[in-house]
Amino acid sequence: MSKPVVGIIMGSQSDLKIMREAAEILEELEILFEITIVSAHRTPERMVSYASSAKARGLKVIVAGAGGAAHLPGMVASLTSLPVIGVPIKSTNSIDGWDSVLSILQMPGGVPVATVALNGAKNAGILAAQIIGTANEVVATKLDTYKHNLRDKVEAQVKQWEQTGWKSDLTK
Ligand code: RP5
Repeated sequence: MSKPVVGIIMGSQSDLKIMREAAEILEELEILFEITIVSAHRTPERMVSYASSAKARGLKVIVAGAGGAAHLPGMVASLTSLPVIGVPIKSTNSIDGWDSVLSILQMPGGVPVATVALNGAKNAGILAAQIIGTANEVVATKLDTYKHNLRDKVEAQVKQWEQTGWKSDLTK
């Protein structure tokens, strides 16, 4: 892997506080990515050129975050055959976050966007890594280790409750 394989885009600089979590997990998994701002409403020509050149530039998957009238993930999905993972963001112009979720989730037939939870940028990064991992054993092995660590953490907690009781956690 010598070139970015994941493209992380967001509608505004104000989305970065959420979208950084996608970048951070990809860094942890040592997957090369590019990250930038592309606004469906404020820079529509940039969105078209970003999405339509993404595959030729070597990207394998795009993670797109937006809030409010969150058209970026769906519009990008309409312009490329790469898988697009949408991150709905509870932004300053969101009513309660449902607007962002539904704008990204309720795509018409033929143009899917894999939508994660509200503010779920970390899971979007993990899902992007899983897509990369289907054709990259090194990445797949790192993801196995990541998931084993999640399991081990819960199992360690279970053991601790068995030894000290669940109430020992209430004081933390
Ligand atoms: C959306 O509008 C962006 O993705 C962002 O979540 C929201 C607010 O943008 P700013 O007004 O903070 O730039 O297009």
